Amino acid sequence: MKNKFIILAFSGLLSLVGCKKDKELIEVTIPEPEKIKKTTMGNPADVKAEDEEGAFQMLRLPYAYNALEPFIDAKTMETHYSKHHVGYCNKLNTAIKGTDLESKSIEEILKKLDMSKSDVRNNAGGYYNHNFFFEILGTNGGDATDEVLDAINKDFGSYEEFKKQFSDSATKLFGSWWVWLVKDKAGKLVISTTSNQDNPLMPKSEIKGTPILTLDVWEHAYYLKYQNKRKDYIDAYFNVINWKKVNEKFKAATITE
Ligand code: MN3
Repeated sequence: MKNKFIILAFSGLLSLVGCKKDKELIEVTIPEPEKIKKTTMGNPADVKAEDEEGAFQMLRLPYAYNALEPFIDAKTMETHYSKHHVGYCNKLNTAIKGTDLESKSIEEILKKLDMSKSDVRNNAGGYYNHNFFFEILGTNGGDATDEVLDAINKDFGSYEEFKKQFSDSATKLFGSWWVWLVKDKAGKLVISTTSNQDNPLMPKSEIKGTPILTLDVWEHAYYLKYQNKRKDYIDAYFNVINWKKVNEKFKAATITE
């Protein structure tokens, strides 16, 4: 905003004084186009739930919108977080307003979900899934490490084999889905896919368990940068997984009913 004001003031002055003081006017510093562009990118910290008293609020994005470039571009991150994600948060608050769900955690809501109530199902799912997705991304990407790597080696044979299976699952999907790495009832790591905003916590999930990793394969998660090249987005994703966070989730995951 400030930069724009400087330019407008300059133009106005120029039209008032004509050409007499051109030399003085040239002294005014006009921001470089690159700097103007940067100021137009929003700040994730400014994204708030519409209802500030609502049961669910936006979790702070743990990095800047451009932090995951070149793998996930800033515009996609901004749109995803400040338009799509906040939309799920707002609609979830509306859907549960005045019900006993307002006092429950998001996990409790999902585990005991009435699957016929699509407004709660879609928006509680969207809220949880996106919080999860943004949390396990980060700039310190690389291959899996620590305890979760040991478990991946044990259950998939190798990290490369896990990566191949996860990537294949994401590539062959048709429509809007999520791919998950889940610690199942037996404590084994398995890959699962869920459509729309469903997730492995919900009743009737194909594989129930505790998610430790996820990938959003809705088109809004990649289309601005990758268009129809979903496989390129999936490959890029493996460069921005915060395995330290995934390992924390793996260690904290309890075996669920
Ligand atoms: Mn999404």
